[in-house]
Amino acid sequence: MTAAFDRIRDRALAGGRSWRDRNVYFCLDEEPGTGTVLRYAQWTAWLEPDLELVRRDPRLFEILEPLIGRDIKQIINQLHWKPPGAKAEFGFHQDSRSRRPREAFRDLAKSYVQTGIAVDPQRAENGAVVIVPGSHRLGELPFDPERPSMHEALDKADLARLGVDPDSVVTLELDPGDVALWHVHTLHGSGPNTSSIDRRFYINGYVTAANCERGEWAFRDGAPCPLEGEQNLVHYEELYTNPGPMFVE
Ligand SMILES: O=C(O)CCC(=O)C(=O)O
Repeated sequence: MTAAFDRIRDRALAGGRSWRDRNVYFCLDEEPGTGTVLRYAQWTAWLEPDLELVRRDPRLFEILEPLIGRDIKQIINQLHWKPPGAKAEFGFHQDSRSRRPREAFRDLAKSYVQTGIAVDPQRAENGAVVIVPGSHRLGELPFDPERPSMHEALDKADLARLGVDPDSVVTLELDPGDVALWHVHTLHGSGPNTSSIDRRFYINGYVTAANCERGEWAFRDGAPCPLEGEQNLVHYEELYTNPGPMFVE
C-alpha cells in the first residue's frame, strides 16, 4: 500500500494541479515550507491494482457482513495524506452530512460503515482520527450546513456547542494494517501532523446495496467484485456530462 500511495502521489504531483478523470480525483494543495502536496485522492482504486484489491479484500467483508449484510456497494474510496508538518485538519463532523443526495441513501444509520486502514502508524502527533465514543447514538446533529469539515481546524469548542463533552474525545491509535470503523453519525475529525513522519490513511466507505442508488459493487453475496467497465455515479454529479480528464480548481 505504501508503494501504491507513492505511485499515486507521483502521478498526482506530475500534473501540477488538482485534476479529475470521471470519479478519479487528485486534490493538490500548497503546504507552507513544503510546496505542492497531494492532500487527498478519490477512487484511485481505478488506477492502482493493489489498492483495488484491498477495497474488496475478504478480510474487510468479514468485518462488514455482520453490520451491513452480504450485498455491499462502495461509496467512498479515498486516500488521505498528511506529510510531516501538514496543517491538513478535519474539523469535527458526522459523515451523514456528506451522504447526498439524501434520497439516494436510504436507512443511512443502519446501512453505512466507513473504514480506514492505517498505512503509517497513527498517533495524535501525526494527525490520527479522533472520535467521540458513543456519539453515533446522538443521531444527526445540527451542524452548520455551510461549513465544510475539510480544511477546518479540529476544535473542541465545536463539541461544546453541540452539547457534547469535549473531554470525551479519544484518539484512534492505529498501527499499519489496522482497520478502524465508524458509524455515519460518529463525531470525528483529525488534527495537524506535527510529527516527522507521514500520516497516510486509506478510507473505504460501504453501504448495504439495497439501500443505495449510488456506488460501485464491492461484494455480491459475499463475493468480491472488481472495479471494471463504466464508472458508476457516486458523488461526482457531472460524471456523465463533464467527465474530464481535466484540471480543476
Ligand atoms: O483522514 C482523516 O483524518 C479524516 C477522515 C474523515 O474524517 C472522514 O473520512 O470522514
